[in-house]
Amino acid sequence: MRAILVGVTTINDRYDIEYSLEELKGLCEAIDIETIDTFTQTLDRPNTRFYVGSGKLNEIAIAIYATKADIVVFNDELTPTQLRNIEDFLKIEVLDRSYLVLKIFEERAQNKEAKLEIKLAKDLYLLPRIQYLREKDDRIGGGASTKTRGSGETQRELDKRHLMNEIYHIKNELAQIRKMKLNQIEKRKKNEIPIVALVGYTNAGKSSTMNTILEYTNKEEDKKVLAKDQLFATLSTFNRKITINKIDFMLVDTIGFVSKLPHNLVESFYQTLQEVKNADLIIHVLDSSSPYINEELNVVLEVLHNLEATNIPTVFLLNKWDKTQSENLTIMGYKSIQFSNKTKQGLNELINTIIEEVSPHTIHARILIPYSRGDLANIIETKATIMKKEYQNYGTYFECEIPKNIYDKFHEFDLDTLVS
Ligand SMILES: Nc1nc2c(ncn2[C@@H]2O[C@H](COP(=O)(O)OP(=O)(O)OP(=O)(O)O)[C@@H](O)[C@H]2O)c(=O)[nH]1
Ligand SMILES: [Mg+2]
Repeated sequence: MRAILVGVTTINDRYDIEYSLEELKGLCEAIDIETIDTFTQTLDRPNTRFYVGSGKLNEIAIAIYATKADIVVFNDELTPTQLRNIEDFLKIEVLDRSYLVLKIFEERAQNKEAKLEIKLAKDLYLLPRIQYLREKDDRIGGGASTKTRGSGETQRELDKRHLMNEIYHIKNELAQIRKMKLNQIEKRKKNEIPIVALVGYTNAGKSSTMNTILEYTNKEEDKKVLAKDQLFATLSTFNRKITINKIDFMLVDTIGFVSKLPHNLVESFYQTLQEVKNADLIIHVLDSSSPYINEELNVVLEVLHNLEATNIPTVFLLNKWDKTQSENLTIMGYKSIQFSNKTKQGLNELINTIIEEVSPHTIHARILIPYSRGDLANIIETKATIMKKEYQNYGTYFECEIPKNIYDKFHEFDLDTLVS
């Protein structure tokens, strides 16, 4: 299918229209719609009848004729009235950004929860539009769509009451699934396994990074997650328990972020991200080769802000460094790592950073300090938490929790390392 894209930019827009349409183009590609032309208009607000002005709509009509486009895609969610007016005027199929995203999510949804979430969002989207869609169906009257679906089924599908009923049931079912998930999160909190969450713009390379870390720790292929060059390859959260140097942590892969999410999807989107709120470390994956890296960064920061996850320690992973153009890229005030899943550049640094963040801040040790080192015994007395203290033949014995940053001084007196 070949499409013409249409976007309105207003003074309140946070994102550049050029970037926004580029993103829309990516969304179209995700379901095999090719972009052949784009139209933009600057307005105080989108036109209530036609989204754009009628002059612009005329230009679009001419372009449809000239390019033989199959479809027109609008960069915002259209009201039912706009949808009807525009289709009446252009006599061509019209899609809006929300429907496009819903379609993509529908195609990608794999597990039960994701499927229910997307069905709910789609039903909520359809509900106010059902009258129009039914009329449209009547107009096509007995045409191909009725034949393929069976008129009884069409009738039912478009029945408002049926939709409302379905919405009610899906909501109930989702509430139960969420309750179960919250229980799991609580349980994990009790077990105190630290959580490391991979977050980032869609297609930045979160799942690939998860797989790279899994490869580093063990070779179990079946634990790997799906990583693919497409928007929203990951729709749900995936957890994998990882052990490095005897330290356990939970690595969490999450759904990719995108701007202007359909409002019916926002709730479920944030629901799937609940785990990020409890993370001990956030690895913010950026595609350092993207020309829109700033916009993508801001989209993600906004979501993290809404999630109230901005106080969590964060490291920025400048991914796809193998093909970046921006040699001097850094994130002010934060640790950032130049990284590549292809060449494995930066992998050791990433692993060390994770270990540092998730390991306990103290080390449990049994040490024997000779009487000649009163200075060190003094440090233990003031800085460590002492569980046991004994004066022995060769020196003072301590069983204690030593802050990690001063442990090095005591390493040679650590009885456990001496034995091993
Ligand atoms: N050149 C290069 N490509 C990469 C790198 N990391 C990931 N990719 C590619 O980028 C694409 C997206 O990777 P994913 O890991 O699926 O990205 P994601 O962030 O999980 O994407 P969503 O789940 O869709 O949000 C894939 O085609 C990967 O092969 C990298 O370091 N270098
Ligand atoms: Mg992914």
